[in-house]
Amino acid sequence: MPMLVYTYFDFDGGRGEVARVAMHIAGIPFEDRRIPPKEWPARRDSTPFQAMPVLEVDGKVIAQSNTINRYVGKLAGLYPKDDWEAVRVDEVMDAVEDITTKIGQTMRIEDDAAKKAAREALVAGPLPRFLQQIEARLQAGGGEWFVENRLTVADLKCFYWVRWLKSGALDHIPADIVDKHAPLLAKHCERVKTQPKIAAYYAARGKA
Ligand SMILES: N[C@@H](CCC(=O)N[C@@H](CS)C(=O)NCC(=O)O)C(=O)O
Repeated sequence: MPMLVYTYFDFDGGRGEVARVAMHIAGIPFEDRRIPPKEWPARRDSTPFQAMPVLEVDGKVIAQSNTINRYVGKLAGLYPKDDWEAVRVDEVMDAVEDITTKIGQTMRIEDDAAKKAAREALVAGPLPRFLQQIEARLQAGGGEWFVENRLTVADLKCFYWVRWLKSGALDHIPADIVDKHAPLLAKHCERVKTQPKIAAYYAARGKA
């Protein structure tokens, strides 16, 4: 196993949580370097794309969450060996990344009225559409897991996005948007959350 150092915000969610949790639940040894938000500005320019997460593998650095998710997914046994099944995982992760980026753009808007308008525009079209499209991929996979009838990094990627939407943490995005437009994704969120190793990980962190 290579020497792994994973760097992401000190936060139990977000883009970076997929690979972090994959390594934890697979028992892969790694340094979990958690960055407090106040330290980020001083670190930004030292990362390849001025963003986190970042993974060091034997001292070599890679970035981009889905790239890291694939690499870690392979190490953790949470990524298919079959090429066709693998692209189905990639497709879901990239779709979740697309809509995450759209939501993320609204977080940078400082003016409250402009932020409200941008979020309402997402709620009026892109968000329900992505929810339904991603739910259709879950259905195509059998309804419980996206690919290979088992947990993969695609399920983790979707889980953190859906959990974020359902948390109510995003002003002007109704917390019931997932239940309303993609009930299977809401059930999938519960299914992932209650996987014994995932539940045990958050219980150990006092976040159950
Ligand atoms: N496409 C990149 C996006 C990375 C990204 O935007 N990361 C956020 C945290 S989730 C970040 O570093 N934000 C701080 C900033 O942009 O200054 C990826 O998937 O890793």
